[in-house]
Amino acid sequence: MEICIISALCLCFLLVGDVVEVEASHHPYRNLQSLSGEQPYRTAYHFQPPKNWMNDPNGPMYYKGVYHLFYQFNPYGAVWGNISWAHSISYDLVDWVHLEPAINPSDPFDINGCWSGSTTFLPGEKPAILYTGDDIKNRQVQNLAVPKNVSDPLLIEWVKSPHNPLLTPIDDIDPQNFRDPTTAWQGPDRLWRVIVGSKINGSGMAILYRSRDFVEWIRSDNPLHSSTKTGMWECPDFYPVSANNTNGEEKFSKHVLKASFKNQDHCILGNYMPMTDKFEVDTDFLDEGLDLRYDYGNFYASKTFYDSGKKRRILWGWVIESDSESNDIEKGWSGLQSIPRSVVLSGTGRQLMQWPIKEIEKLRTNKVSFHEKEVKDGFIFEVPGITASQADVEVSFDLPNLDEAESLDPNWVDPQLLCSQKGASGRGRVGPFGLLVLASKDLTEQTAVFFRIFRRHDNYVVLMCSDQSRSSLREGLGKTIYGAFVHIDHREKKISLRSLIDHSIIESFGGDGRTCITARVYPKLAIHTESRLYVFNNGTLSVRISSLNAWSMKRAQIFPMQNRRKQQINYK
Ligand code: DQQ
Repeated sequence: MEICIISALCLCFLLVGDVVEVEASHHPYRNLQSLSGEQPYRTAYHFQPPKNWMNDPNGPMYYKGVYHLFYQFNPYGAVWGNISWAHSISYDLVDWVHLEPAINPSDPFDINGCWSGSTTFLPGEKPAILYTGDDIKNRQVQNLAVPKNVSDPLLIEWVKSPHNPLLTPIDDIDPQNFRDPTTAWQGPDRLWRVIVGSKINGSGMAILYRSRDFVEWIRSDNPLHSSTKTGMWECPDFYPVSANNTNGEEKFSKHVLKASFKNQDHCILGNYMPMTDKFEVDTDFLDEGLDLRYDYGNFYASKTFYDSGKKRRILWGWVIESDSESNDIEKGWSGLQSIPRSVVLSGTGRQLMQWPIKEIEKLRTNKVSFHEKEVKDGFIFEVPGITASQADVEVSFDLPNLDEAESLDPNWVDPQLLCSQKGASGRGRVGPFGLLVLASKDLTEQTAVFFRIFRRHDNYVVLMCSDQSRSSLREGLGKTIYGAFVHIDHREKKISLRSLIDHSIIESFGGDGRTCITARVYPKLAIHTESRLYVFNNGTLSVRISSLNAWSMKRAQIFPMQNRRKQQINYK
């Protein structure tokens, strides 16, 4: 069914909602209990605790055949506070069992919160957690915890080190800006290295420490890296990456340094020299036009781990709510984790490529496909036959008219601004074209995930946008429009888009995962079976769908341990 409904599109594009920015910061609230229940915004296949507040992913790892995810969690309510390390396990990164929290704030060195950190495998494959404690004096200190029983693959009980705190904010370190130790690594001299996020004299930085025994740490004279432009670095991450998904052992590899600041996860690539601990960066944080981010939408405080079972690097990120705090309290929960993504270096060595882990495909059902379908100027058509509120869609567009793309004004340097100015309803030549996700039948609610392509000299610039401004008829929501450029090989004359849609989250991967944008949306009409998925083209030139595959997604099995037992599910 192909119907021309430009007028409907134009009408609904006038409905611009209030823009409320949600800060990825936290204020302590005590004793707030949760109310949980069936709700339109609860996700079906994204990782969530049964109730309450969740933020950063912590210390993910693969141990004796089991994946572990720890995360920042408030056991008492749907707002940030009382932060513990909650703990869940999985055999496939899709279905999860929630265990009891692994680390709780109970000692002078972490009594005000067990904040973010990472796991490291010590000799003999023994896991160890380094985490930040908010101590009795409200200083940020770094602590160690180890499993009580390493032969237990579930690692249920953790014991805090008698040597805690291991690292304290002395000398020029600000006690309020000293947190989130990374996974440690060993240099050629067998000394362990770890970095801790900080801000000293206005510069964000990764302070570097070395240790022989993992207990006594000596600060290096120089940070691993620093920047005057960023502010405090939260949740740094530092790891090797290569094009073929190994742990960066072969020649063509780089190191990634990620730092979380200004509500975004920013990355730089460079060459790390283990003998000297020098990190020579290709480009720096916030360099104009080269600001590399994992995700240009809602995605923060992320953490990677190397999956030695499947030989791949996996990324998790916290996706905060864009709803008001009072609504979070009413629904009884707040925060999602992204679908775990594999991370590789692109063939050019200049960017990262991310893709949802293969395992998530086990949830696909009711496949719907189109092939070789032309989408002319102003056309929109529905993808029928799937549960559009809980779906996975992959579409590949051929761009036969690329040569006729409009020129890019040299002043248009900010892709996010460009997405807001041009919009999905603005008429271009090659684009805007893409998907209308979580859309109501009358299109008054819709999230447009789309591309628009411009010519610049002899090359092309692909703009990717996720427009939340019409995502809900509800007011008081964060409806920021996100945008980024996608660096593709224009000679191929095609571009792909994949969106994982799960009630209140849309994770989109443009150009085979070169550019990712995650959004939180809270439709009022387009919920459950009332939700629809459309393909549209508002450019004056046709684009061609070479293939479109869409699936309904089944619910992942994510339960507390006791529910598993009650349901007598044989988990393995
Ligand atoms: N969240 C943690 C901190 C970290 C921040 C506290 C990032 O350790 O810096 O919950 O979201």
